Amino acid sequence: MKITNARVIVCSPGRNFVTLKIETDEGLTGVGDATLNGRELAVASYLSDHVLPCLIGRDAHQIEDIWQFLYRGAYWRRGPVTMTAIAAVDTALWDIKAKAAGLPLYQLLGGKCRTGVMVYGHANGRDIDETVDEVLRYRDMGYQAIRAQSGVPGLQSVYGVGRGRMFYEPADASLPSEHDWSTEKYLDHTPRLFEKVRDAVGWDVHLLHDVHHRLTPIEAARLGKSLEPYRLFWIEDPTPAENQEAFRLIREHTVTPLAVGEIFSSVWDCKDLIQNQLIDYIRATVVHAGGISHLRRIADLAALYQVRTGCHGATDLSPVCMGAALHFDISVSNFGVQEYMRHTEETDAVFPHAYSFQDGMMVPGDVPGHGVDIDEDLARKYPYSRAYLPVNRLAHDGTLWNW
Ligand code: GCO
Ligand code: MG
Repeated sequence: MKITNARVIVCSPGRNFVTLKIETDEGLTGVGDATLNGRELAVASYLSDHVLPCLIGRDAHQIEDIWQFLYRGAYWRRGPVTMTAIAAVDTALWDIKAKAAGLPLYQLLGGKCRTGVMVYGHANGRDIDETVDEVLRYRDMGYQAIRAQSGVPGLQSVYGVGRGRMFYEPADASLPSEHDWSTEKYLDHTPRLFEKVRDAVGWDVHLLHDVHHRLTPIEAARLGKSLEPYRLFWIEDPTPAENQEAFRLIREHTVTPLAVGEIFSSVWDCKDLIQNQLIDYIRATVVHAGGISHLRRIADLAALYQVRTGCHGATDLSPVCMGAALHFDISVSNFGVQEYMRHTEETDAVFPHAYSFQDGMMVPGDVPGHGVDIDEDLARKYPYSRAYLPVNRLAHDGTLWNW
């Protein structure tokens, strides 16, 4: 089955998405997500200018060979732009292969390992009371795992606290907006938040929290220790992960589980953290970590060390990524949890999908392929609009910090 055509579709139904569509001489088509939040056009160009010309005429069934061609063949390996582009091709080809087999993708990945995929939703509030109310609302919607984030007194804007209730979207300005940050205020506030949340929601729900790369290792250790009484499922990205040794220090001080990896793009970013058992959950997902093919390698390495998966699933990952991730989640043995931030109605309409949510669990659906498509006519009505993620500055002196 030959690849006859491939195109990149950039659209913005509420937020920007980059989607790759591959066509074959047998009439089968496949789609892959290529969205890299805030740097969308870099991936669109990488694909259109450098990848697509090499795809035409290749056998669409040779997924692994094409993956290796794009990875090794570029000479310049890894990095988020390259790996997102490769992921889009890989996802579209798995979609085509599963359609050719007449099977939902999870069947080609070994079949179901579980009845459904536990997802966590985002409960956000401007203060503790509002966050507690949101956690209870999510529990009432059936969620078994809930991430809680709250505004911090004295800070203008804090990661995770958005404008809408279901649709938090940080990339909200045509130039980066500036947020302020105080580690001291945050470290005082967060244990209070979880004390109140646990009091209100009890112990039958998993609680998660995203630190979003903001602490130094010793500060992260202190946070992990102070949250131990509230038995969190994980704290995420407690400190930046460029220097992976940093996690050893956190580990020495706390038994709060650690999740890392939403910005990782290959197994090489994960290797030391996993092999040294410095984390409990690996957050890499389909679109930013080389597609289904590469994510399976990461998961297999993680399985050797009892590290489980917790795929990134924010709104900047399109429904195409979500669909593919659900096929991965339901078929991988060391699954932990899947993040699920709901897309807006406009986004859902542009990307018709077979996956669904019920009682805190999601299923990928049973249509052949990964079950997500793009309505190109509708997509054309939502042209690209430049949007950046914010930057962070320390509240007391304006030093640029990690957002
Ligand atoms: C998460 C993430 C996101 C990121 C976003 C950046 O845990 O869901 O941290 O909210 O900030 O994906 O593009
Ligand atoms: Mg995160």
